[in-house]
Amino acid sequence: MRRIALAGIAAVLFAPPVSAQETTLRAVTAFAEGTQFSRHFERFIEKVNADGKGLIKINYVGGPRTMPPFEVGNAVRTRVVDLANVTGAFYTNLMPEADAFKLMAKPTGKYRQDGSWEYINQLHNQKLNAWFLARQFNNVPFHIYLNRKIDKIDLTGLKIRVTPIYKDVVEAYGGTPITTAPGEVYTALERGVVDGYGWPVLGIFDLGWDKVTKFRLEPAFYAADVNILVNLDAWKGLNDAQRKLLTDTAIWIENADADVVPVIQSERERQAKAGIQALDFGPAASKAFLERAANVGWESVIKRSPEAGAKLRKLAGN
Ligand code: 173
Repeated sequence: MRRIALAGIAAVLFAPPVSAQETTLRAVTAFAEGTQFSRHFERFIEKVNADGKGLIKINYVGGPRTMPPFEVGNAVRTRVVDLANVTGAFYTNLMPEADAFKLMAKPTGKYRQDGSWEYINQLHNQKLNAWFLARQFNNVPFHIYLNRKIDKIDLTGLKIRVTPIYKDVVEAYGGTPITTAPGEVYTALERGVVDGYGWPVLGIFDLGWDKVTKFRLEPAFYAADVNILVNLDAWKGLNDAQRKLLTDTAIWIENADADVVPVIQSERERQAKAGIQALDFGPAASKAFLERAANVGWESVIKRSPEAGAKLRKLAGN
């Protein structure tokens, strides 16, 4: 009897912790559910939940209907949520340096090898109490879309819907920036409250904006950053196996847009078919625009955060 009892105790004491409780993380997205910039995050969640059975579970509570997009960064900071899909442009109030990510386009995966990821993660640890898990959509550029025809790149007299992504460049070209969340763009266009808006080359069909858009200004500029952030206390509370699963799945989803060039081409064709006309003023005008967009973008970041801004510009290599 005694021997059996001791064996039983030993089994309990030395058994591997296979029955450790599954951890549940609450997640939100700053973009409408099921649309372009939430889709990769949703694939990420599905894969974590499939591969992580018994280990980790992500409870996806939704998008902008659950939480205003510009509040998502703060919700991660304060652990109202554990995990979020959000662009840096939506949390520049807490972290002005996040405005630089649009200027840091790199081949997929490169930023994990050249020191950029470490520094960006450090900034998130310090300023957002967050772990920088992934950057998706490394290579998807932006455009200014317009409803008024212009005959050169000049936005004088035009009201343009912006986020911090486009604000400096719109001002540099004489436009009046009006900041709104994506959910307000359709109505603003329909009512003529704005004459145009900034948005990536992908995604305008998701919310029906093709019906209220006439022109797309060339060239494409900057690169969208859509990031997966984890509250830092939640991250520290996970065990190694849980952290490894999240990191591996993050890298898997980062690679999802590695070959985005044909996707962009077909979206441009789809826009043309929907009657959206490209306004292209030739290579010299495009080159000047790109240089100016980069310069005003960096100047604005460096003005708000001199040291970190300069360091990010160096890491960006442009
Ligand atoms: O709302 C926006 O226009 C914006 O800033 C953004 C950033 C990344 C992807 C999509 C939109």
